[in-house]
Amino acid sequence: MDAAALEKLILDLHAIEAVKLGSFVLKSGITSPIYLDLRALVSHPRLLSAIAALLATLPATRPYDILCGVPYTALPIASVLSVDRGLPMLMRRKEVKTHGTAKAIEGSFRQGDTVLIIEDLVTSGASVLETAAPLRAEGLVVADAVVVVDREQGGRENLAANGITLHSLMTLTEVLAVLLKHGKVGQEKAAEVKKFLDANRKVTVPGAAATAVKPKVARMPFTERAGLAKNPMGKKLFEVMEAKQSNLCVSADVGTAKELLELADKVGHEICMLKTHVDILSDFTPDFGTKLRSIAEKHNFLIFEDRKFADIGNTVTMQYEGGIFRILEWADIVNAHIIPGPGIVDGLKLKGLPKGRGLLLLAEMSSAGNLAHGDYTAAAVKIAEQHSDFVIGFISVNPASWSVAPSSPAFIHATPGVQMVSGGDALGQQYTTPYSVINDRGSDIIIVGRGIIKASDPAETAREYRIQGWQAYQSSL
Ligand code: 5BU
Repeated sequence: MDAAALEKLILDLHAIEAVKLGSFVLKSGITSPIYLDLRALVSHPRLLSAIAALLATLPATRPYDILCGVPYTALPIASVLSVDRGLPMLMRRKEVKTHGTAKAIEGSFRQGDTVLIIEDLVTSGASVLETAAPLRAEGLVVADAVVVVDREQGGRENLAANGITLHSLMTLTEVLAVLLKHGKVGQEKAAEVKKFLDANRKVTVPGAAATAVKPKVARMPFTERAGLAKNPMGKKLFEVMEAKQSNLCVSADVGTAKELLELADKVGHEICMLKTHVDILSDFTPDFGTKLRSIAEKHNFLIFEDRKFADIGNTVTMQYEGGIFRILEWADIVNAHIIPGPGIVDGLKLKGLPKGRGLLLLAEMSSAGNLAHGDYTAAAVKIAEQHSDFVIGFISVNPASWSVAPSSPAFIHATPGVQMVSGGDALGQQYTTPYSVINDRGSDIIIVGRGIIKASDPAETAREYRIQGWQAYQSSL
């Protein structure tokens, strides 16, 4: 857009009172001497249409198939653009219901489609990220966002850090310069706005996001929770998650040790934890543990053997330590059913605690019709609290819904049954998206098996799951 057209556009926006001067508290919590309110555009169809057309001229970094406006102000802009260009649109629900099949995104699409995000203003970029997260959770690609005004307060940088390039029609500095030139704002007020802009070049995302996303459980940052964990392995897990910005656990359900070790090395960089089922490996040899541990050390992840112990205390001590697999020697974390009662934890603790290991209790399961709910889940929480020196947390599916007193933030929640698109397999597995697992259901770690190991490029796919899981965590803080 040339300077004259930009000037006219800014004056038009001023004429419809879309630009106001005064004292305003923004969504991000900061007080601003200037306020832009593009909601007024709905009463001015010609200007609305002109702005939509101009947004379409901004060059995106990759071709897009679908538009998605950030609710609510940008919805009419996106709609006009959609109709004008004959490009389909998606709508993100701002209020997602927690039950069953509630959809976060309305409209049809194919996995891998690229979506252009449309927004009226960008301050910190939080609103764009809130819209990008559920789109990405559905397997859509988000690479660009177009915006009418960039307030130049860190949004561009925050979005770039999340893989989104911002394209704006104008910046707040340009708006101010035109208003000053045409006497729409006095020198003094202009200086105040400029001072404000200089003082607020960086508005961080989490504070902004917190006003729009209401987590169902009080979410404390992993770093703080590391300080509450009584078991050293639980503490370490929180620390690894924070250090690697990863709440992804890959479930390495492959048939041979050879494949498992290769996979561990490929996805190791992206994960906080690797989950194994050692009893499905056809070529297991006693050096398996040593080999896996050296890969875990190289990439800084923990090893979780999903053994699901379920016997009396005395038997599980032998199953944990002995046999062919010698799980105690190489697994940082194991898990157990609570069906036998607390004796199972006593047994595992006897062997595991002196070696600095940790235990996850199965409080819920992901498969259809499973019996772990209600009083059973409550009993798991109680046992965990009685053994918080050894128990590091739970396998859970919907901890935000637990009717028992919310478990201590020292405990971690890991959730299996995760894929980019919700659904299930033929044998009762039920899938939820990373966004939903972390944001709606209040879990901490996503456990992903076939979604990654069956992908054509497991390393790249693991990276995508990691980014989505971590973004969902950050937006729920
Ligand atoms: P999937 O390929 O992402 O469906 O693999 C899920 C993994 O998590 C698999 O190893 C299961 O044994 C494991 N799992 C689960 O799916 N559901 C549960 O409730 C528990 C474990 Br506990």
